[in-house]
Amino acid sequence: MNKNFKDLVFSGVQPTGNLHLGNYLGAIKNFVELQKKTDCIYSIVDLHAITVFQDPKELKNSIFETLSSFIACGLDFKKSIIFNQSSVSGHAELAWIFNCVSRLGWLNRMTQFKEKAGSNKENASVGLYVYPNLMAADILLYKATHVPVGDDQKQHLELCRDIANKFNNDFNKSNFFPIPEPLIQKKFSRVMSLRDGKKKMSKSEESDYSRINLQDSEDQIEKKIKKAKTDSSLITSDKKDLEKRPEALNLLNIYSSITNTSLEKTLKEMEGKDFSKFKKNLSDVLIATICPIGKKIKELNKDKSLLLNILRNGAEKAKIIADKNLKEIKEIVGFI
Ligand code: AQP
Repeated sequence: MNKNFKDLVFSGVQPTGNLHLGNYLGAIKNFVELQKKTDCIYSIVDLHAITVFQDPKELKNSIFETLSSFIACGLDFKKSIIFNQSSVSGHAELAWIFNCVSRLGWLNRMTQFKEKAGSNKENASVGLYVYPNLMAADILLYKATHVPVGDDQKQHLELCRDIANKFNNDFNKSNFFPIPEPLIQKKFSRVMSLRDGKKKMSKSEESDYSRINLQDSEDQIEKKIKKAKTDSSLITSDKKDLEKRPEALNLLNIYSSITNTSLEKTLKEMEGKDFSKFKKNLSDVLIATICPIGKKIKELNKDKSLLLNILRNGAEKAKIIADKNLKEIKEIVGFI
């Protein structure tokens, strides 16, 4: 479908606090693989972050920390373009144009807004409501063709495709924007909370025991896994039975994902064990993978001038592509 366009990957992560295992397994691990074979643009999406109030000092720290996390996880700022979203004004400009292309009915269907706004919708920011339009602008500003995201972002990406199609049709430019494809991990696309297997692991969940943060110590990881909700049944290789035990399934999926094995293989290896034994294995593999990343994040985060340089260089490169595309978009829309 995108044969008229050169493959280009775009994705973003919000600087809204410590990144966690869900961000790592659902998104960043995939970013690292993709940069080996495709041109990639990775943005720290600070404009998205302020759709919910952020303390300015903490926001700044989170931008640096997210960048440190990207690099500690293996993103290479010499290969990929890495920058913070607010430093390229084209994102906000295109988002406005898309506010006028996107339909209220489309936005009303977005489940993330419903979840985040909760019962008090009247008090949610307008930004939170139009967040998916800004996300479409992030992607299409670069005419990106592929978007690696966690399963939770699938609906927003569908809206981005609708916006691209409508813009192309409205302005009779059938191939102007590519219709971007989501790249969602097939095996395990949604890491769930350690306290509730039906809720996704998230930065904004109140209890820190619901998630493994990339900067957690060995001790914290061990404690969190020990306390993670499970049940008293033994591990079984019957997948149907596991579907009725979401917390158990989540831990087994985390183990498979972190050790790069299939769930089937993990189930064979762990069948008949009780969860206390399995949890020890799980803590060990998590500590071996996550703690070195955490140490690197802390180390990198000390060198603010290096981090600032990376952001500035990334923004310069992003701006070259963004300015060229935005000029064409403005002409199509009829601006002088
Ligand atoms: N639990 C998850 N499982 C799989 N993927 C996930 N992602 C987030 N949580 C999970 C993916 O990580 C990328 C960056 O997400 P984000 O931080 O920009 O926003 P988010 O999805 O809203 O993440 P959080 O942790 O839930 O943040 P808060 O609590 O601030 O809303 C995305 O690709 C996302 O799919």
